[in-house]
Amino acid sequence: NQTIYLRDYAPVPVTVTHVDLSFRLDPKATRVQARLTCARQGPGDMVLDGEGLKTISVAIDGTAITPRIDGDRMILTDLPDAFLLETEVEIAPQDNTALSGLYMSNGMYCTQCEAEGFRRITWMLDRPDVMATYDVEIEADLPVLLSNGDEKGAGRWHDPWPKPTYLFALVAGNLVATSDSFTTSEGRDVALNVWVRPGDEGRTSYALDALKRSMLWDEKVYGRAYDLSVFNIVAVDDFNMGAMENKGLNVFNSRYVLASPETATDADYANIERIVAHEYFHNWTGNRITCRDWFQLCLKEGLTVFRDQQFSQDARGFATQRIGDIMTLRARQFREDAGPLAHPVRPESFVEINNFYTATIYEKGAEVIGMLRTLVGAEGYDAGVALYFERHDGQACTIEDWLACFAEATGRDLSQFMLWYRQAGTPRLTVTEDFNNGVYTLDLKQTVPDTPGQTNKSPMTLPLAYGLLDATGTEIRPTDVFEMTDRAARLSFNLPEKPVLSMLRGFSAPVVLEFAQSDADRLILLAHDTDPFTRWEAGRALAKDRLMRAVAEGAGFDAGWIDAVATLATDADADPAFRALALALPSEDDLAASLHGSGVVPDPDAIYIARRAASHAIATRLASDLPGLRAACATPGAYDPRAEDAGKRSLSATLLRLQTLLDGGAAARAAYDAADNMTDRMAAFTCVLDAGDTEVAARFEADWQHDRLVMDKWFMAQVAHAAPNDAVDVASKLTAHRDFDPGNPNRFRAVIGGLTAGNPAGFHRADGAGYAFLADWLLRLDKANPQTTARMSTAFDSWRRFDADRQDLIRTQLDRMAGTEGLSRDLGEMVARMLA
Ligand code: BAL
Ligand code: ZN
Repeated sequence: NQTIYLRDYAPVPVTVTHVDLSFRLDPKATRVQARLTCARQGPGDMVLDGEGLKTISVAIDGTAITPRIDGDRMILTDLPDAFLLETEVEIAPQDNTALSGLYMSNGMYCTQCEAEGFRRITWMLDRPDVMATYDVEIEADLPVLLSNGDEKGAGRWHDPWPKPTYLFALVAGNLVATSDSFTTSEGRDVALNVWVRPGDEGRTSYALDALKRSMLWDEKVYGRAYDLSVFNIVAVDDFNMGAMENKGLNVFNSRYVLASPETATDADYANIERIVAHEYFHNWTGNRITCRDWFQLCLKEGLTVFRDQQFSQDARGFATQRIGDIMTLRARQFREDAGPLAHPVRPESFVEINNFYTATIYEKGAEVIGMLRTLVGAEGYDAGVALYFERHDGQACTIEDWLACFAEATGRDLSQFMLWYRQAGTPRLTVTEDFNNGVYTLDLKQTVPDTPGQTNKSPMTLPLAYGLLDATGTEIRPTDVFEMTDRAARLSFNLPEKPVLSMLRGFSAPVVLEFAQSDADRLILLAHDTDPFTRWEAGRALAKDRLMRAVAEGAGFDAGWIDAVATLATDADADPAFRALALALPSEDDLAASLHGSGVVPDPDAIYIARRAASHAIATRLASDLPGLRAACATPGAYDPRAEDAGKRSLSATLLRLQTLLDGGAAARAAYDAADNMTDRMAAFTCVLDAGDTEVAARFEADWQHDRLVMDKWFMAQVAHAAPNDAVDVASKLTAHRDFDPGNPNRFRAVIGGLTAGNPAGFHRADGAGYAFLADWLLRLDKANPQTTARMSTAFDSWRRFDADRQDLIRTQLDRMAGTEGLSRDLGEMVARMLA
């Protein structure tokens, strides 16, 4: 397996400017004819990519040739300056279990070409810096035939916007559309369609509404209008990713399209809104301006995540959205950054690019854009983005191109900022405070930890937003941003008394903050801070201290902390969504990481027990309040997915979980029976499972076995909410269920991910049964679907945190996988990196 390096990038000697494709669809023998208009742009041969293709014919300018085919490459030599390359190949979509290229899902043909799936359809220069216009003709005995661009007749499509292969899409099947229209700010009438399988059309309205709101938002906030006469979204059941931004023809995992109050939770609605927006926003940040090579993936993904986060903040409220995004960043990206899979936001090498659709590229990539905006200011950001669109429309670009626009538009030197793209690892910011003789001093130190292949790192630019409060909680210094550029810095303030520091407001830089702040100060912040993130963070820090002490020293939970939690839980003036977030204890994985970071070997069982004990102490303190607090969360009228109601349901679910610890699940059983929407039903279902009552699972199944998306929830919940000692057995039993189809990534993730991510104490069972279970399934799925397998293998990435016995058990499984013959490039690379 060959490593590919950024430093080796070179443009192609011969490019393709137009692609003409004819498809004759057949499950076992689809014929693809390609006519590529080629043009020389430098000296050298033309090397085309093709994988698993049966080549029928090849011709140059009408003359048949016998090309040199070397594995997955076709090498053409002695070429003229301009020519037409014609090929015909045969492929078998029905046998394509990797779900990359052209494949079938429930009788429907669909494609997934990012990153390198196009080469599984036909011979082509399958790389993002080759941008071509497309004409596509589809022949099949199916009512709906879709491709990119504008429709030119039945099954004929023309895409006038030059695009790379990864944005190509084709869909054919028996589908029905929910349709609407949108007139752009430029006066273009756009037909909007959400295509689904017959029977699902009653669950499309939210996605369609989210699409229209996204189109309007991008016009208003970024000045970007849509550029074709139609925008199609198609829901597909078997899909490796969440969704895909193919030009004019977005293909979505059906779980991120279909929603009804009866079948989707508030979290599903929020995800649909966010992902519809994300894919739509790619039309400019990704499609009109794309990446020069796959090392620049964050150019489109980090920026587009940042844009979808802005959109969701506008749609759902800044505070809870930002806190939720930070929780995701820490849970996924900080974990990645702290382990063997750490890599820079712009990696410098890879074996399999599909392994780099990571939290670092996406979520950290978005934080980097957020920091850039903080550093250059809102106006500077708008000016830089405008210059980027103006200068690079239609091009395949690099991070250097992107940053140059901001340097030029604002006059700022961004060379140190570039380190955020180059250096992996989460910086640690240590803060110490001192108050003496009316002078308050802050000493700041930053270090960037070593990561695979990178040591002795340089200090980064850290935009540190902070404010100061007095002892009564009144803000005495509003938010200011200190730009830290050195390893150490000192800030001093003349003040009559020691203030309370509100540090890293809005999580202005993605760092691990080490600051031994007093409980008294944290309590003031939790009660009074003006910044929602630092307010929430103060509560989280109080909880984390206690939980870590409970795990490491067996310490109990002090009444002062429990009282503070109870005060917030019962504060009727506070936003319910914020109260729900503030009541949530740090996750088991978060605690394991923090314990490891502080030199304590984390014991997954002790962490599970400590969290449960803390919840029990909070529940006991709130016992008499719980029914009334829950009643106050009621949302009268029909279910509405809006954030305000979702916040109330979220708080209600949190309170029900506490109540379950006291009443053995009685209230949860009643709530399950009373639920009239899936959010409340799932909250109650999981609480009943937590109480050890598995009979409810049979009822749930009887009610919902006809609905695949709801059944994914059923599969996952049973594993995630099993007692830790039972979780592996529950997961194992579910893999024998008649509806467990490992070939469906959603179902595979529900059961296997339900264990690895949803039930950490169960996964880390001391006898290693969880590790063996995961490795067995990875080896099994790897033969069919390497992408999803490799992604699921990241459950092992934190293995060096644990005790020697667990490390031995995990290493045995990693070694076993590494030694398996025929391992995919995807899983092979992941295992090798985790073992390195
Ligand atoms: N480009 C892959 C899916 C997404 O990030 O939108
Ligand atoms: Zn994306």
